[in-house]
Amino acid sequence: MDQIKLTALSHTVVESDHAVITGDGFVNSVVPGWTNCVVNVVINEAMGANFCQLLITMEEAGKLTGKTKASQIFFYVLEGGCTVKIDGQETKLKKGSYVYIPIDKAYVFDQAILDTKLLTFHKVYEKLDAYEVPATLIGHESDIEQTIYCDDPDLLMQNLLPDMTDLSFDMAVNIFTYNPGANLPFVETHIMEHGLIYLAGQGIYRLADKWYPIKKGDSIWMAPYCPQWFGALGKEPAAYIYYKNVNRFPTIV
Ligand code: UGY
Ligand code: MN
Repeated sequence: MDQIKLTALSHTVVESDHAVITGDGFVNSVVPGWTNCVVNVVINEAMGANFCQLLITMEEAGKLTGKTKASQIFFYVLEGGCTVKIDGQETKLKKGSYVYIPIDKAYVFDQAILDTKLLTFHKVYEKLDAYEVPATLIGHESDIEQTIYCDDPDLLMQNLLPDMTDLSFDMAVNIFTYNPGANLPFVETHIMEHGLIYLAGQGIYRLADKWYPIKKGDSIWMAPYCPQWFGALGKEPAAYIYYKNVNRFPTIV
């Protein structure tokens, strides 16, 4: 018998304080200045978030030309490779490379391997008195030390930006790796907001009072104070790269 695909089904969930975006519902956006690429706005203000997370696939002759304004942008190479030009300096990027572009800075990404996939996090920069705006920063995840998280050697954290030691940064981007069977030691509930995408593995995420099976490629938004917990399943480590707002006064009053 012919199998009929039920097109009304999706694992994507959007709630007021969290979202799980599996990609099956993506509809592409056009971004002025970004040519020959497919752009999906995974998380942004329209959802209730205070930051933006995109997925970009660079096609034949794909090129991103732009200048940051009020928002800084963090780019991470999920697959493939390309070149970035900033301040007349050209740097080759490969899978695992990242580029932090501060406010008010022109950039060009091009010379991409076909179907290069980039992740971005965008946040309006909040300047701190007596601190300079951070400079452009280019790095690779393999150069970042893995540190033990919450005294559990099966929970490994990499801080891609120096936000722990440099208060001029108001955002953190970390890679969090869980060895098989590892889990967060408690249900976190905090003012900081998160956006993430899974780089590897699978497991169960608790968001608010719901439980979701999650795997490589899925994205999650967690609003401030959304209770959160994750446990890794399967035989390979689970890892996600995530955004967090940090280092600023906690109230406007
Ligand atoms: O940094 C964090 O808040 C992190 N442990 N949260 C999370 O992975 N959901
Ligand atoms: Mn958290």
